Amino acid sequence: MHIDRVELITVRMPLVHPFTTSFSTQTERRPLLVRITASRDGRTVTGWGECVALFDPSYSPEYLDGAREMLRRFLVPSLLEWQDAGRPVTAETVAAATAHVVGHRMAKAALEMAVLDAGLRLDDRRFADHLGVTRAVVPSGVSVGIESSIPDLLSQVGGFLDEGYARIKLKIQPGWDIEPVRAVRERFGDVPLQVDANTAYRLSDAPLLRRLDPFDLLLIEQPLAEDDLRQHALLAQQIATPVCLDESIVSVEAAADAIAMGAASVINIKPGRVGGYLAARRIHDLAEANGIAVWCGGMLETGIGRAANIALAGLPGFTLPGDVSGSNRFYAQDVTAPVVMKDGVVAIPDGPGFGVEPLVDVLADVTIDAVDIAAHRS
Ligand code: OSB
Ligand code: MG
Repeated sequence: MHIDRVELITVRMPLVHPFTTSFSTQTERRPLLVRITASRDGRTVTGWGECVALFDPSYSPEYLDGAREMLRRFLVPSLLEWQDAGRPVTAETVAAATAHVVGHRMAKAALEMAVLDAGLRLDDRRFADHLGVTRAVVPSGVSVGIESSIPDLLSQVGGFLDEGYARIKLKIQPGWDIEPVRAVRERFGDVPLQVDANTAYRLSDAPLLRRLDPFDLLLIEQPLAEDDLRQHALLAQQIATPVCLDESIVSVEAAADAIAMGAASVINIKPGRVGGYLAARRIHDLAEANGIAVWCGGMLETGIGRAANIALAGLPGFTLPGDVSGSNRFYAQDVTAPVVMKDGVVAIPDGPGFGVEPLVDVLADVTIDAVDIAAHRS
């Protein structure tokens, strides 16, 4: 394909309810969308990507303004230079065209994602078909933030269970762990339940975390720091709850190391965090070959990222429900037609590429910044 134009569109979307984790409270999300205009054989399409970097560098070293600057100043120019040198531009070549930039996987993933969507649209091919996914729907879990009281938490969880969510994930931190889990188990019984600490504990907290063992949780997600693979392996020997890694899995290599060390018996795959959907697929394949369960994580995506994640979650190794909830979990108004959760599942969109695009009026309303980069003509 020939890339004609790349736009970096920053949008601002209020959350329907504050979302508190061990690292921050968010009341709004500012996703960065990448829009690529691409052509081949006289046909022009638009491809969309979404950068998962949060506003602050609190979940990962990447953050919104840094990712936008990285794309504007280094990644998009590198891809356009690659194109000007006569090299082929496809989702598969974006990593090579930007390999001289160290790190910045979330920014790279967003660019690769937009090229992937454009390429599939030029081929008139659905992303799910491209992956070889045959399911039409995937189970939908929901991530529930830290609340200011147990009654508030129970009302949130009760609402999501009434809506039909297939699995509940509770955010935990020191001082908000055993009691909320106990309260949810006492009120709602044997529902599929897991917890996410977002790195809030230390290995010396193992005796405390062992007190979660009786609650029969599906997993505990990222209890220790991002760099602590070895300590996660030690923790896994001291608690019965399966250890799942999120923040630590920054690449296919990190996933391979974690599996080899026994640091994770489950992996949360977030395409943005690992550098894109191609790397996400490789981690899925690696985990499946090693008998490690995976599930698809979320980053409060708009309908664009949500659509792509839902298709990915259709791969056979995704044996646990993902954080692929309906748009209304976070947003009263999504930028695309809303993703709808019904009867505990979300549907993989139809249509070429990721099968979704922003609603023009909504996008205009929520856009707070736009950077336009034109390519040389071919
Ligand atoms: O740790 O999984 C996480 C959101 C932002 C950053 C990190 C995480 C999360 C979530 C929300 O848990 C998942 C979602 O989008 O539903
Ligand atoms: Mg997590």
